[in-house]
Amino acid sequence: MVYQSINYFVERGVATIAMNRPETLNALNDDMLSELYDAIKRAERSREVRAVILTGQGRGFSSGQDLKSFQHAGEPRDIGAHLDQFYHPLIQRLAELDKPTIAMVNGVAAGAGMSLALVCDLRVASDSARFTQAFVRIGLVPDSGSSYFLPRLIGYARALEMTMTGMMVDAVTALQWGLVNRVVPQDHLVEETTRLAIELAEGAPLALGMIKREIAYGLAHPLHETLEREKDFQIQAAETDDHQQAVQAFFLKKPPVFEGR
Ligand code: LHQ
Repeated sequence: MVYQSINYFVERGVATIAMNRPETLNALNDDMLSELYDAIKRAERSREVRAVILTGQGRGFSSGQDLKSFQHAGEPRDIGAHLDQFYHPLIQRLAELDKPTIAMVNGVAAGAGMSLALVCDLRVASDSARFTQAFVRIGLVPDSGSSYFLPRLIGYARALEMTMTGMMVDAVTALQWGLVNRVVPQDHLVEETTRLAIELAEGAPLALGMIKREIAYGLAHPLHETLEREKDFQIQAAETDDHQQAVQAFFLKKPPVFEGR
């Protein structure tokens, strides 16, 4: 697939996927949503890619659903079908991607654009990033996973405040609330995020994939089941060459090299 609405490139094991409709603050239209899905699939299938950065070109991360393109010949489109066709597969695929994902939030993240940032494993925001659950401001409700991820990240009370008011949350508040992992000056955003992504790309890929699933499992299951799941994953992790070699490297006082075996 040739991309028109996103950029995709891979460097040092990191795939960067950049939404590229800056004139709309990267509003999500059908083409961009299809391309994002394809790019995630591509990153998933590539052996070279071991971490993914999702970001936006220009001064916005994403302003959410493109409200202009959603109006079709004056008739409102079927929102349920639209969510089923575009958003749900994309959110699900990102959530289940067996590789670490980082949202590099370069500016405003609104509505479903904020949902895209939330589904990533980590969020690094620039000091000019802003977050709004814009849905309510146009009489809609959170979608694309916002009602799932937001209370898990920032708690029930703050999630309700954000979703019921549509308030704009700045980067400093987002950091205090645990909405983002790090805030860095705009000028250092790419450098800092790339450094983190490379660190993850050089990490133990099989363990990282399992960690992602293990933490999600732990949020949704009781302790006794989580202990069992941890055990299953630990047995698998302990059997990998990566683990064996990292232990040897430890005793040799050398850095481990993880090959995903
Ligand atoms: C836009 C958009 C936009 C088109 C800015 N679309 N052009 C799922 C399924 C189906 C249907 C409905 O929704 C959903 C989920 C959702 O995502 S609902 C939420 C949709 N998003 C919004 O309601 C946010 C709308 N945008 C805003 O509130 C503001 O633009 C924010 C707060 C994001 C940024 O404000 P400013 O920094 O002041 O920028 P701006 O408003 O001047 O926008 C810049 C341009 O981008 C402007 O175009 P123009 O031609 O006037 O320069 C906007 O019209 C355009 N734009 N968001 N979602």
